[in-house]
Amino acid sequence: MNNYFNADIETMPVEQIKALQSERLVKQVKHVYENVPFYRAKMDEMGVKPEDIKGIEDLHRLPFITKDDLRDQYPYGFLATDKSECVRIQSTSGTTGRRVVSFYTQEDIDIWETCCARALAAAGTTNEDVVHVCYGYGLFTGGAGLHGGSHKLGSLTLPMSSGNTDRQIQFMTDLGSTVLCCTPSYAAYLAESIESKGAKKDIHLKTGIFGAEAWTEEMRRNIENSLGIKAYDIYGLTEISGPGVSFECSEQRGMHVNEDHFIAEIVDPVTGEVLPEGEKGELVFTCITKKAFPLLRYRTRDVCVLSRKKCSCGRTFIRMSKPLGRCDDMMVVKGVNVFPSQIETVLLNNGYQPNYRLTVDRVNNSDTISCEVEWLPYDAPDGLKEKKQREDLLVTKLKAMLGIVVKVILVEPKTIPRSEGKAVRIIDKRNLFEENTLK
Ligand code: DLL
Repeated sequence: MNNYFNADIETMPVEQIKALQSERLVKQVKHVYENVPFYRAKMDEMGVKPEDIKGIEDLHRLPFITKDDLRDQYPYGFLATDKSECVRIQSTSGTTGRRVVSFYTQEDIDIWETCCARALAAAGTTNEDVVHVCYGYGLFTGGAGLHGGSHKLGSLTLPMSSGNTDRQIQFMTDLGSTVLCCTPSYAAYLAESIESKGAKKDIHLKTGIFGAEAWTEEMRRNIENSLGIKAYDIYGLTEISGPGVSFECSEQRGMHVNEDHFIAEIVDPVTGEVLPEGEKGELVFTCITKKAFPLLRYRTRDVCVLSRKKCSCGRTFIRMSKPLGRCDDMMVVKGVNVFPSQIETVLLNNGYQPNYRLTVDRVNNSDTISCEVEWLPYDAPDGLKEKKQREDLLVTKLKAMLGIVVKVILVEPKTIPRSEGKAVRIIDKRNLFEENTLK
């Protein structure tokens, strides 16, 4: 049996959820105002006092926090407790700038792990399962979060971390792993390796909990078919705690936000105006229970939609769509908004594997975009055998999806680098940052 589906909380009537959030928000705003000078100065500047915030209806009056604010205040600026109360730090990879460091008290860790346990439980995990965690361990939150959640559930937890695919398959086989936790791109790579080793018959996986990067429904079906599992999405970010901010239930129609700990909003990414439920915009989170690193109105840059429509699983927590892209990941090519997920959808719908790389460049003031994708070693579902014909077909399909010409280059199988963590799929050579600098 799993005890991490707490019906009293997860199926609470919406009015009660809102009342709980209001009560917690009021306390949290006071805590942050008193302990984070940067945020206090921002509130003072806007003329907002903690006592002005009487409930979630006043949330919009609070200032936003952005990743730049966190970087400017690195490392201790947003710490809201004494350092001696903290037991852990985790961090983002810092590939696009200064690292963001997030702090946790023991209570914060407990809450985070509970959120991950709920995610595992919603995917049917129990203490009978062998949970194979190959998200990276260390500063990245993936390994620690799912590991902690699996412990809370009482499942046998394999702290594999990422890499060494042969050893992953060996342990999976020997110990009979039933639940796989990793990035979707690594799951696809594992599936490919299991297939080529002829080890599929020795694998006992039934469930996958995949997140930390964008993946499409087509990729989900692809992984489900190749590994013979049901694949669930899990979302989160270091700044807000890590994985488990939201998770999929058996309905797989969006991810339930753990609303007793986080308030989700959607805002217009340009104006910051709060948008009504159902509209697409930037996802913003407010932490209402965290003590050490309690961000209020943090702008995630993820583009999502929220829905309060009833879910047949019984949970009443609001659902968020898969992130449809990132405000900053979206490429503007020839004036057209292009999300890598759109390209991935076309490739997978045409029988290709999610092994591709996009290169954007600017030649003579005109944008170009090319997509390298691995050549299928078998007859494609389109029935075409000639490389050139296949490339032309993909160009047509991509043009129909995006409205622009994407040059398609079929490359030899297994030549696009595989990823053990988050996949790197975009090479943008245009140096737009420099171009946009005010002169
Ligand atoms: O990726 C936390 C995590 C670990 C989530 C394991 C799920 C599983 P960061 O490294 O801080 O944290 O990256 C956060 O990754 O803002 C999204 O853009 C993206 N992301 C996370 N989960 C998903 C998902 C972890 N399920 C950033 N689908 C977020 C799409 C996701 N994008």
